[in-house]
Amino acid sequence: MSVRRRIYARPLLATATSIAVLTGVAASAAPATAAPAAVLDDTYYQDALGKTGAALKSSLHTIVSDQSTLTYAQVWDALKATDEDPANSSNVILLYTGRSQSKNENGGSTGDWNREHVWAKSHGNFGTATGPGTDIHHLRPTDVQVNSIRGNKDFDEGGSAVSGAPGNYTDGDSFEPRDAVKGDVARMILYMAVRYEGDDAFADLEPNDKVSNGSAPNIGRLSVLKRWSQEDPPDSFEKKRNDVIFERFQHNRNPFIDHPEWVEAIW
Ligand SMILES: [Ca+2]
Ligand SMILES: [Ca+2]
Ligand SMILES: [Ca+2]
Repeated sequence: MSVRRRIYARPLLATATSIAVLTGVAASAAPATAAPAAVLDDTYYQDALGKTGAALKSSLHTIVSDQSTLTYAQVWDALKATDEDPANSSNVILLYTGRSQSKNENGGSTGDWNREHVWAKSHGNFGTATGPGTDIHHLRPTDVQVNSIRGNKDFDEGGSAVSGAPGNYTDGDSFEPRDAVKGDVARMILYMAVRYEGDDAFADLEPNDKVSNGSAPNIGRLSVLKRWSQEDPPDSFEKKRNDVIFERFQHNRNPFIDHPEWVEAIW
């Protein structure tokens, strides 16, 4: 991929081109290059800087709500880009197992990978209509069977080892992902809470400190997610994923990958 593709309409805010101009990097250079944090602060996050608590959350909601959207069918190809194995461009990395698997082995059969809603879509009943159910900031390739085991459980620590997914644990009411993606899971959940505030056709999604939330528009446990975010800070894979979503697909960012300290600033 030597040329950045423009697949979907682009909003006006902090385009890759404007960042390229600010940084002196040619817009036709390598795809999905990370914009320096200082540049994002001066452009994309300008209105959020210096805020905390509800004011910060409100500002971030406005910023990240300026986005392009995908259909559920388009999510397949998007995940092949966002979750590409850095060591093998034919493969994606699966979230819970960490397995590198052919992009083409997607579907619903045993051993395939499919589209996991990290914010379980029954929590708020948003389904797979364009909206939260197709927001690739929280959609990840997962093993079909592991996805089924996670189901719509809340996140918490404890339980028995998950078959075929080393480092993951589950019991009757919660799921614990492997250490390497604990922070990723936390930041995806908290992005959803900021992005979806009930001012569109969908429920106001919010974390709480419970498990067994069922179909309520909540996911727990917040205290555990906050700890996971600190224990597993953003790595290069997670940051690149955020850049690819911003530059090629939705044109919005997960603020908690760029500014992990904003987790504590809001919650
Ligand atoms: Ca539990
Ligand atoms: Ca991680
Ligand atoms: Ca919310």
